[in-house]
Amino acid sequence: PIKSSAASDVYKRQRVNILNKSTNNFSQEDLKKLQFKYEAALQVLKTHLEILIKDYDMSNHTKSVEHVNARIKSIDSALGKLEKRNYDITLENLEEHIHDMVGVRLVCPFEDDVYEMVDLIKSSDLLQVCHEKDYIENPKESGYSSYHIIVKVPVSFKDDIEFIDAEIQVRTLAMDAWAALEHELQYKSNGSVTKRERDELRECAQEFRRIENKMLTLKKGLR
Ligand code: 0O2
Repeated sequence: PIKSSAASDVYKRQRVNILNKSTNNFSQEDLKKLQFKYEAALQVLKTHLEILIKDYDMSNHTKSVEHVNARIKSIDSALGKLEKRNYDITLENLEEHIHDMVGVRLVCPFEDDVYEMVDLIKSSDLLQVCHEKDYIENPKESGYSSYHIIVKVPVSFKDDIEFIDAEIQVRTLAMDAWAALEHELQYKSNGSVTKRERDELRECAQEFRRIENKMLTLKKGLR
């Protein structure tokens, strides 16, 4: 997801550059304006979350988030997603149908921290929660676990306030480690993982979860 590597670079080189194919559909000027809006939303969202978390941690004498990652999805990857979903490759469709151009990920030590952070986000006066997916309660077929929240971020520009979609992913260190390794393996295999390998990856996710739950029980015992 949010990082680059030799393996992912090889994969990227093999992809058709959809951005080059689509330059007739929109001007570079419009693309720049849109990218500016996403950058502004990312700044607002990241700063807001960092303040919320610090305030929460100071009140509760805890450290509920190990680290925060933030990224803007590449236009290339977003247009690829549009194409896969059979939408015309336009910036209007990108704004309307891609809700995770702006993404912030909170990586927490334990599962109980994840749900504390989810409640904290939902209690924010600034953010408007549009949609949530609990892949911890209901992991994806791949084994992927995480809590996803789509929010609208208010950004005050020179002439008006715009509400820009963003995705917040909240997950534990173990869920994050599994997702990063699985993503790397998918890239290495150019997405052609066999059924047996998929089953093994799902088993790895369950194993990560078992160890994490064991440590959570230990943590609760130490209180
Ligand atoms: P990147 O680079 O992380 O942005 P929606 O967005 O709700 O319209 P979508 O896109 O199917 O529909 O959303 P979903 O499945 O809820 O979440 C997509 C994101 O979750 C992915 O973003 C990944 O970050 C992560 N994710 C989902 N499934 C997996 C998985 O099996 N393995 C790993 N490693 N990550 C997963 P992108 O857009 O794929 O990429």
